Amino acid sequence: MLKGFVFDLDGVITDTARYHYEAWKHVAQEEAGITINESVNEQLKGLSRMDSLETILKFGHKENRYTDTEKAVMASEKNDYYLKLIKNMTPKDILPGMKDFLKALHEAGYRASIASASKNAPTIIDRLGLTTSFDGIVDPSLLKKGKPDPEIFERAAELLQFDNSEVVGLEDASAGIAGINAAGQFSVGIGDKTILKDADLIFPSTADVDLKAIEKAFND
Ligand code: B16
Ligand code: MG
Repeated sequence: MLKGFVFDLDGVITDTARYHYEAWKHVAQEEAGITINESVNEQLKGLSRMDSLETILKFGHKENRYTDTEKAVMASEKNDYYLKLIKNMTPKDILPGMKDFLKALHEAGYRASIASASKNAPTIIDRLGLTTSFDGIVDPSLLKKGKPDPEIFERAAELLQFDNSEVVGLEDASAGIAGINAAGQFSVGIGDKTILKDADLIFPSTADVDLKAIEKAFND
C-alpha cells in the first residue's frame, strides 16, 4: 500500500543546479584555472560537494594537482559563494506544480521526506517556506555512499517509518532513479524519458506530476 513520498530536492522541488553551476564556475576558474561548461554541470547533478570538485578537477586534467587540504578549502569557498546565491531564494523558486502536488498528497494522508545529496537542503527548504511539508530530511553527512547507491532513499523511507515497498521516490537524475530502484521503491522520473528510461513512471516536467496517475501506476 502506498504511504509516502521521498523527494530529491534539486531539479524536483527547486532549481539549485544553476546556483551550483555559478558557484563552481567561479571557484574552478579562480582557484584552478579550469573553465567549466554546461555539460560538466550536468555531470555534477546529484553528486556530493567533494565528488563534484573531483569531477571538475578531472575535467581540467588536474585531479592529482591538489592536497586534500587544498581541496577542502576550494569546496568551502564554493559553498560560501553558493550560500550567498541561495540567500535570495523565496517560495517563488518552488518549481511549477510542486506546491500543489505537496498539498494534494498531504490532503490524501501521505507523508513526505527529502533525499537530497545537499548539506544545504534544510536551509533551502526553509527559504522555500516548505519546512512543514516534510516529515524528515536525510542528513547526507551520515551516509557511506552517494547516489546511485540506494542508501539515501532507504534512510528517507526510514524517517517516515515506512517500508521501501510503501513509498514512491521522485528524481530528475538517472543516478537517482537507479538508487530508488535499487532501494526497492517505486520510481518516478521527472524530465527526459530517454535519460530516465529506468523509472517506473515518467513525467516530462514538474508541472505534469499528478498524484492520481502515480497512485494508479503504483497499484497496477
Ligand atoms: P551541497 P540533489 C545535489 O542536490 C546537487 O544536485 C548537486 O549538484 C550538489 O553537488 C549536491 O546536492 C551537494 O550539495 O554542496 O549543497 O552539499 O539533486 O541531491 O537534491
Ligand atoms: Mg536532483
